[in-house]
Amino acid sequence: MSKRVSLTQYLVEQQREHDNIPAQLRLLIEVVARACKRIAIAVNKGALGEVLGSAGSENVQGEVQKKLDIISNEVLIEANEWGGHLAAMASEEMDEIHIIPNRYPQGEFLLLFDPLDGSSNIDVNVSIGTIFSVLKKPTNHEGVSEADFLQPGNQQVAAGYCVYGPQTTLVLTVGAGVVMFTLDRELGGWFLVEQDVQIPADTKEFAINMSNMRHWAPPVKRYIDECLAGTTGARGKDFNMRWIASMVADVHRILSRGGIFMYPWDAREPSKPGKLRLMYEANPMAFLVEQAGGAATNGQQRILDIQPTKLHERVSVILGSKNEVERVTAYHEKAG
Ligand code: AHM
Ligand code: MG
Repeated sequence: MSKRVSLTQYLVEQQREHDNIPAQLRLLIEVVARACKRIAIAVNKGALGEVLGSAGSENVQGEVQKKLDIISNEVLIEANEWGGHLAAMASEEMDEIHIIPNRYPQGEFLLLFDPLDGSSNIDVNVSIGTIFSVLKKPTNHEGVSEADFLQPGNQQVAAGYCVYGPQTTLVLTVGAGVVMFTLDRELGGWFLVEQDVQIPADTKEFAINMSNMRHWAPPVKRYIDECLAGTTGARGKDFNMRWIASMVADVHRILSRGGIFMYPWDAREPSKPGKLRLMYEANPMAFLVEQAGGAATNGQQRILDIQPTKLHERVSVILGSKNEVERVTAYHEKAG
C-alpha cells in the first residue's frame, strides 16, 4: 500500500514549503475537521442516536430546524471556542454572531458555517454536509462585531466542506488549489485522496431544481431549454440532469467530474435575490470552484466580488464548469 498523507502532515508540509498556512489557521482547520468527524458520527448513527426529526424550532430565516442542524451547530461552536484561533463565529443557524467568550483567548480569524447543509435530506439518508469559510478579522479596531464579517468572498483565507455520504470527505482550499481528504473511520484520521482538483471547462451535466422552471428568469430558462433540446438544438449535444438537493453533494459531484449547478432567483419571492446564503454557502463554494478552475457568478457578477450588506444575505448561484457558467452569465448580460 502506498504511503498515506494525513491532514496534519499535509498542513504542516504546506506551511513549511509554501508558508501559506499560518499556525493559527492550521489549528483552526484541524479543529473544524475534528468537529466534522463528530458530526459524521452523529449523522451516521441516525435513528439509533435519536438525532433524526425536527427540533421544533425555527432559525433566523424562518426555516424549521432539524435536531441535527442544532447538534452540528453546537459541535462546531464547542470545538472552536477555546482554541485561541478565533475572534468570533457566525452560523446559518444563529441570528447573531457568536463572540469568543472572555474566558478564552481571542484569535485573529472569523469562522462562518452552515453546520448541516441539505436539511431536507437528513431524515431520508441522503448525503448532507458542513460548509465553512474563514476570514481575517480587520485589525483597525478593538473588539469584534457583525460588520467585521461583511467582507467579500475574495477575502476568504480558507474555505471547505465536509460531505457525509457513502464516504466522509473533507474538501479544502487555502487559496492554493483544492485538496480532498477522506475519513478513515477505523483510524479516526483524515487522509489525502485528491490533490489539485480540476473542474473540466466543458460539461454535459446540469443541476437545478427543475420543478421551479416556471418561476425562473428568461436567461436561466433559455439555458436549460437549450440543454433539454439535445443533439438537434442550439447546443448540438445531449445533457444529463442531477439534483441531489444538498448543495454540498451537488458541488462535490461537480468538483469530481464537472457540471453546472444553479440555484437562481425565481419569481415566487421577487424581492429575494435567491435561496442560498452568500456567506455560508455561496462564498465558500465559489472559492473552492474557482480554485479548481471553475467559475461562480450570480448572473451579473463574480460571487466572490459581491460586497455583503448583511450576515444572512441571500444570493442567486451559478457555478461549476467555466464555459457553461460564462454562457449562462452572458445570457443574463444580453437580457440586460
Ligand atoms: P439548507 O441550508 O436549509 O439545507 O438549504 C440549502 C439547500 C441546498 O443544500 C440545496 O441546494 C437546496 O437547499 C435545495 O433546495 P430545494 O429543496 O428547493 O431543491
Ligand atoms: Mg445550507
